Amino acid sequence: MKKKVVVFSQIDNEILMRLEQQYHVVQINPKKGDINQQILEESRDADGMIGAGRRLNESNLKHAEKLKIISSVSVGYDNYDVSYLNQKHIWLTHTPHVLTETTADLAFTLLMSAARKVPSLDAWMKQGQWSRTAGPEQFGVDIYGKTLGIIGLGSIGAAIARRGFYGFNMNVLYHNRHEKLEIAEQFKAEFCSLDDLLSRSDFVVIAVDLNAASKSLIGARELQLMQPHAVLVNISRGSVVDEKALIDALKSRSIFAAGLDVYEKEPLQASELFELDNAVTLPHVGSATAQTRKRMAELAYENLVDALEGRQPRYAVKKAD
Ligand code: 8YV
Repeated sequence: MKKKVVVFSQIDNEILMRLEQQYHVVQINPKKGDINQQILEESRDADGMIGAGRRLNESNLKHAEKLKIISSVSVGYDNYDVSYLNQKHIWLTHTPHVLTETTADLAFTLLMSAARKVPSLDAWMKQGQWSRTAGPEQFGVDIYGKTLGIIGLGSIGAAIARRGFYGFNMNVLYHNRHEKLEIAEQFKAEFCSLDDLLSRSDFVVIAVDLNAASKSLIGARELQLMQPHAVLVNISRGSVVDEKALIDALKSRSIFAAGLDVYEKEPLQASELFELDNAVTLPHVGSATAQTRKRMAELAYENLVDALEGRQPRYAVKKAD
């Protein structure tokens, strides 16, 4: 009898076809009703699950007596109750490395778009507003040679540092739970306290994992430390930043702008952020290129098959951060 695999989000079609050839595949379908109820029911006799963007924990996995693996098509795993999965001896795997450069590209896309007011000037021009040479209202801020502060010097943070140091001759600061001397020396990056980084940086990029230490890391106090010409970029998780405090900082122009790819609540269909000309907002697309998402899906497929065939999957998450 074929093993059962539950696909709990949209995944690459070719990978889906491969899974359907090998296993009995059931897809969670938002159109069929409550997603958590579907996960609760379909996970009862599931051997494996694959997908991303859904919270999976005891509340919707409590009947999953046969489950051997959850293969996440993501590098972040804050959606999963890692302790519970460990306790139930269920593998949790993720897809690191393959999305690093693509996500770092997106971080710089947001940094440059926010610095040079790209979305608002594009809209302004398309409304026929361009009647004379650009003036102070249209001015952005310089990037080349400025100070780039990276919160979280993991693989994505390091890729962002590389872009700033080599591509824009930027002076790199970083804040991390521990110093990362070998990585930092590649970019002459200076390890500093969070407050020091926030007060000295022209650009602050948040690239941390979401965990107990990073939740609400950036609130009103931290935003007040930033310079009025400074830009905040968040490509980590929305809950790292107090969104209301950020909106207040943008409204009062105590910071120049923000470039955001993640939000406290996702998907986000209405927000005061959408009314602000100094907020550049993207819909959690850090890894969202065809090539990268395919590589992620291929990695997630390999992790799933390894676990279902009794092998140690390559990218198992051992414990919550
Ligand atoms: C995922 C991400 O696509 O990999 C991650 O952690 O944030 C994105 O690449 C997203 O988590 C899917 O919901």
